[in-house]
Amino acid sequence: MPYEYENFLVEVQDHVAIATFNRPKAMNALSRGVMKELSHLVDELTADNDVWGVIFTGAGDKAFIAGADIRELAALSSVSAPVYARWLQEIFMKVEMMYKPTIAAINGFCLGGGCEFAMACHMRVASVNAKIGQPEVHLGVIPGAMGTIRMPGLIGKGNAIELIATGRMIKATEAFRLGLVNHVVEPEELMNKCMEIMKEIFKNGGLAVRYAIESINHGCAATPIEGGNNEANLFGLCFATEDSQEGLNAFLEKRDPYFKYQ
Ligand code: CO8
Repeated sequence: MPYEYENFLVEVQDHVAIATFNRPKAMNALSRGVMKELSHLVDELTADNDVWGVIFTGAGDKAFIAGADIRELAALSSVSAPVYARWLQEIFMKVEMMYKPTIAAINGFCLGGGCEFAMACHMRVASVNAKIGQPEVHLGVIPGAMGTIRMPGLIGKGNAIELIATGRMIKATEAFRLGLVNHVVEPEELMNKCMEIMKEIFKNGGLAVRYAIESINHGCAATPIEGGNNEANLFGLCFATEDSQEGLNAFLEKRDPYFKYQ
């Protein structure tokens, strides 16, 4: 499927879509135009059966995404700002709720809305030269695309308060120590590492991966009882798939499984 966007470059390799935010002159800042296209792109990637997983990265060698577009933020009012924030939140929620695995390949500045976007992705791999932070308080505002919600979930409340209240930019190694990114690699290894993770995931039953992501996403926002119920239902659903029969039998027959669905 050809993907044609003004603010994104998209290529599909080995069933992985590499979606590159492409506004390098503005450090790939998230303008309204970028966000509109991101929403549409997520729909297209979800519908494309040839795409089993998505890696998001930023064009150029400086930035993943340097935040929401500050020129546009400067034009907001106390009436339009919450409307804009909710719109961004809904689009990032759509990213988080994708059942295909997603990785943010963080290749430089990952700030403000860029960090919030990375946290909406399922996994984060950073290049050693990445700089990550939520500098909104330096501008007299706060994160508005669920950074104050997702960050405590990833690194704990105390660490999140320190990062968000100071607005401090941290290096990739510190982000790794905090649990904000899954891996740190040399810049030239960034895409290889992301592809390696995707390929490891693709060896598994695709429906099981989908239900696992769904259960984790649901469970993070639910009470333990609700999360547990949903997990049990999805666990039950696995037994309606040919893949579960194949996976269980393959183990008992001491052979590799052949999974049909991705
Ligand atoms: N928005 C718009 N333009 C940007 C942004 C941005 N976030 N970041 C960089 N740019 C532009 C610069 O204006 C500059 O453009 P020009 O060449 O036309 O002047 C170009 O990118 C290059 O930037 P610099 O010259 O500043 O490059 P440096 O290498 O000196 O510095 C930095 C790079 C450190 C990344 C610096 O550009 C910077 O500090 N950028 C702003 C980072 C920031 O504060 N981000 C947070 C923004 S607020 C936010 O994201 C809130 C999210 C809330 C979402 C909810 C919505 C309501």
